[in-house]
Amino acid sequence: MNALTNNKAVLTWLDEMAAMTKPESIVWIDGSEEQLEALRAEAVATGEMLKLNEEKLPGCYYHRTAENDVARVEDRTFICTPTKEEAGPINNWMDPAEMYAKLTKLYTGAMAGRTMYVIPYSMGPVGSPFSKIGVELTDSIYVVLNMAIMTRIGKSVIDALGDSDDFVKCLHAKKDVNPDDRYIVQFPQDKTIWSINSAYGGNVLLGKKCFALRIASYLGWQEGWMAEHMLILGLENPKGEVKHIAAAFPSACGKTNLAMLIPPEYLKKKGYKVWTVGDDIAWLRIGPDGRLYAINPEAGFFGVAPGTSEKTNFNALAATKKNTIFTNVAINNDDMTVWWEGLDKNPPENATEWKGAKVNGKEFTAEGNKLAHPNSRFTAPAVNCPCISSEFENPQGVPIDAIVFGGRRAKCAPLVYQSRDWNHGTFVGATMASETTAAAAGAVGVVRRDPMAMKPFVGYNMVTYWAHWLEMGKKLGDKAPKIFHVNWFRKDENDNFMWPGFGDNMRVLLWILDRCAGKVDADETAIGYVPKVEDIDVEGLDMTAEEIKALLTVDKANWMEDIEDPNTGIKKYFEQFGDKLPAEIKAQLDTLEANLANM
Ligand code: OXD
Ligand code: MN
Repeated sequence: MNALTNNKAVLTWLDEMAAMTKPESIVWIDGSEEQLEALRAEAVATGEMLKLNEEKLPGCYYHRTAENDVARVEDRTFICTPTKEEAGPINNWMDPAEMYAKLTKLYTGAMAGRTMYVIPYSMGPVGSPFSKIGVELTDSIYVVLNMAIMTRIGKSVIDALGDSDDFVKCLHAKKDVNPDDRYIVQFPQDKTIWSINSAYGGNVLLGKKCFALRIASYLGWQEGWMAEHMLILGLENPKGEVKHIAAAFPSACGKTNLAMLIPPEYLKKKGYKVWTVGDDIAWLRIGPDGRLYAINPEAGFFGVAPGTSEKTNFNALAATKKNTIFTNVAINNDDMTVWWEGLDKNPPENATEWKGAKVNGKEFTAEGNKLAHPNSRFTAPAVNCPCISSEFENPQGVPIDAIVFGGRRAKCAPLVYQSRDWNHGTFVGATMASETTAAAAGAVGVVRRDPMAMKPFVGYNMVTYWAHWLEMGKKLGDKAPKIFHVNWFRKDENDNFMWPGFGDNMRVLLWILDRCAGKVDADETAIGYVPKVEDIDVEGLDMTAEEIKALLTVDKANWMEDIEDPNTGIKKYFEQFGDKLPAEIKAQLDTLEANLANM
């Protein structure tokens, strides 16, 4: 082993982890293309990855995970703080000493006969004041190659660390992928992540959810910044001015689509453009001018493939055309390309479905089977995206004008509304919810609370996290971004969506930015500021003023139910936090109730 550093903290920890996992050899990842190319060749030789058509998909590879290992596992994900109280009621918790002891047994000898790869990586551009360094130890080449797309890796990163011990220690062993012994564990106080018995992206690309959200949200609280489950986009007007929006939605609500939105034709002609800074995670800090700035700490997109097409997300699809790793999609054996449900209407006849069986794709899908796993993914470099922002690598980040929360609500939330101020906006985020769809198992239309879309990702107690939001608002004062809530999914009495969504969501973003610039008036309602019907631009849309009005109504009974429902209501949700709920959040609920009573 030729270590890339003399850093004592790194080398001591590496020795300890190697003594426990007992790999046959240790390889440092320097980030060079030669080394990555050799690893790709090795993965192809062992069957871990398949090479796809070099002409049609240059530099692209295919990987299949175990059938029991296809998604994040929230019930196996733990936040191990010294006390249960610090992790809070919605995280799984175990005493750190107990968890270390339990996992040490599982890790002992877990890499015997295997190679341990040492990946120094940076979340955020190397050297940016926002950025943080991690070192991931893994016995999977697939993980190395994915980390090389999703993060900045290698020699420049370990050089930037110098002799500092300020790095997140990440250990991953694939072991035997046994779901009963699968653990994804964060130790926030130790800046440590241990993941075992999985090889699925969200559980093993430890820079993403584990570090950039769970550990980083904790560090953000300690250090006075924020790590959020938010896309970041830049909206350019015909004068060439760009304003930035950060938006948090739970899964299946179109975050990647919004981040890469293509404006409707009439706006495109006028010169409006959308630029993507990030599609999943934002790190936010107060800048020297007192405003809130954001970077996307990632370097790639780990996107859900099914449903991605030229029509739904041209830019995401374009990003996957080179140097991309596809996981659990279907293969077209005629030309070694990939296919998934929703790509087009032509499933390949000579197909291999995601579990590896050769099938006639047309017959297979006609019988109701899926060729690609519903959570199959592409790992694509962000630089491939045609609408990637010129600010993507800006070490100072981009100034955020508006924060947007959203969810899938058939009745309750209007198309868009603006909170009265930061504290009210924090309450809007804290009470965020989304309704389950037919795409997922279980009942349809059930309301799930997912505060700030962070339910699976907050690395400490949710109430402390809300208190931190309120604290950030105090520091930002009148420089705070305005906070909004959107709902693209409102339905009429016949269960039809009332809003076209996709590119037309730009019309709502323009109202949001007009509000930020103080250019447009609004109606004050019990829940906040709602647009005047005439201020939602409907040029080129086949929609009447009546229909827009219906999208914007605030229905008292629906909102009362959202507060009072004995199973899914806001009050019921808040009960679990007892008297730890910040007084300001309680006061916001009281205000909402009083406003509704006066309606
Ligand atoms: C993701 C997720 O993969 O939120 O981004 O699950
Ligand atoms: Mn996500």
